[in-house]
Amino acid sequence: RRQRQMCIRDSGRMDKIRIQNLTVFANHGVLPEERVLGQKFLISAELYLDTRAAGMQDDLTRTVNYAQVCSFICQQMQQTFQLIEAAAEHLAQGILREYPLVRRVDLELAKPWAPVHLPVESVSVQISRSWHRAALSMGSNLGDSRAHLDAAVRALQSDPMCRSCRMSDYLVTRPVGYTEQPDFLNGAMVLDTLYTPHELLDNLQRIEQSRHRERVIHWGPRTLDLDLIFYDDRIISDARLQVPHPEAANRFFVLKPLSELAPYWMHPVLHRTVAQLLADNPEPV
Ligand code: A4P
Ligand code: MG
Repeated sequence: RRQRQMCIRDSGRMDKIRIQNLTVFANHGVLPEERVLGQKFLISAELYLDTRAAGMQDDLTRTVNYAQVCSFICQQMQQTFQLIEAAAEHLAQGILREYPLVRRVDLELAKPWAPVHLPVESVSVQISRSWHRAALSMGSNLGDSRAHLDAAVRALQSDPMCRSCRMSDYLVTRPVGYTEQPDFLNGAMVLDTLYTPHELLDNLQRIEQSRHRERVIHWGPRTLDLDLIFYDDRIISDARLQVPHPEAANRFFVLKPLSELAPYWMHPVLHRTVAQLLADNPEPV
């Protein structure tokens, strides 16, 4: 598990398979003529994965078959988009979802016949997309708390932008902050996601809304609270989102369930592992 987590961070140093200038005829474009007549596209892709086992054992099943990836790209390119940005996004996501060994893909999509009315060799977009690992904390102390947490788990498990969802045990905890409220049921989840941090937050808030979450008292009772604790080793601080979650390092109800799943995850600001932070924050009496 630790090794996989490091792989995400270190994808820049991973092995890669390169596909250069795969030529596809397709119908992307803003102009109606482009969508009717079609034109040539050149696709280059770098797939980041660990080829060590395949290399040592000379075994195709331990790697990604580049012939299959090429035909997958051709097939995905048949859907029509206005923008090469959109076609590239669709392709990158498709590759990451279809080939589980691929952690990251760098993609260039070029349009050599782009109608720019000036002599240009080609125009292209380059994007880099990857799986990211996130840690979430979940809490509920209103209504059927177990059902609320179960619903959140199901929603994330069935989201095609998320995979490898692992859930901790649920834990009953005394309320922290505003104490005149019922006990909480808390849990943690670790998952891989293609969402950006802000997209993941949007999604968590949508799931909260679906359980009729109302924001009344800050730190008060709620049907469902979903917080983003870690996202890879990113540090984010803007008006909508702070990662790592600023309170996480002081909260037993976050650290205890998370320590079941990721005891060695290093807090990127405090440089302490979840297990060390938990040792500093025993169960309140
Ligand atoms: N926001 C910023 N960073 C994040 C992040 N990393 N994850 C913003 C989630 N949201 C983040 O949150 C307010 C705003 O925080 C969001 O709009 C988002 O843009 P909220 O969930 O609407 O408000 P809240 O829940 O009242 O505040 P907050 O700070 O989320 O409360 P907490 O910190 O989650 O605390 N005791 C026990 N035993 N167990 C609990 O689960 N939970 C709380 C709530 C208090 N006491 C508890 C428990
Ligand atoms: Mg919250």
